[in-house]
Amino acid sequence: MIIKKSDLLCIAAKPEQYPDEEVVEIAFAGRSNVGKSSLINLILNRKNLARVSGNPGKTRTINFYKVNDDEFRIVDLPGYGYAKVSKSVSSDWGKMIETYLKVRDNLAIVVQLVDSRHEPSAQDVQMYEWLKHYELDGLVVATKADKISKNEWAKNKGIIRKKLGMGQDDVLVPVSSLKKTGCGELMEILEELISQWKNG
Ligand SMILES: Nc1nc2c(ncn2[C@@H]2O[C@H](COP(=O)(O)OP(=O)(O)O)[C@@H](O)[C@H]2O)c(=O)[nH]1
Ligand SMILES: [Mg+2]
Repeated sequence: MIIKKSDLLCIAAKPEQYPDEEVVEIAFAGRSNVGKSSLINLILNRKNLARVSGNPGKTRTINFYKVNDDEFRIVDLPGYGYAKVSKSVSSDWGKMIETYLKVRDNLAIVVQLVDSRHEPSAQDVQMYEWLKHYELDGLVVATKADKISKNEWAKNKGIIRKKLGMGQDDVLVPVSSLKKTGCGELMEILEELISQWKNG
């Protein structure tokens, strides 16, 4: 798939603000600072479309990006689990994410991001449980793969799969936005999902 063009389409907090449901959407979820904006920028081949932040916990909205005019959309869900955020704000975020998952008919899949170096957090597990519940699970990206050795990854991939409760057919792809590795495999999977969606 060649990304020729991408633009921010819409920023929303509530369903009334979402764009129409004519175009298939691929959403990205993960804790703040996991590397979501960096990965979205890499996929969209833009240096700074989704803001990369050294200051986590700032995105409090759902950001919709249109790709190649209306071929598909990338949706950046609010990051969760930032320690400095109060409980009520973080439950608002949970509601914001779950509402989107629940109502969105044109959502093909949610790519869940976890850090390749660490055991998934309780919120990562909760997120994956929501995804399973709404049948949007099955694709997990382990970020910052440049920060661990091959041996560590061989060990961590089992830990991540087990902690999230991933099924045998669920896919776990290690990606480094810094080194630009793993992104090709991810794009192939997304491309297949998008064409499946469009064909039926
Ligand atoms: N080494 C390394 N650092 C990364 C990678 N992806 C993101 N980062 C860094 O992690 C921090 C958070 O990234 P960002 O994309 O803003 O995360 P977000 O909060 O999930 O959107 C930034 O300092 C990035 O430069 C990666 O693949 N490798
Ligand atoms: Mg971000």
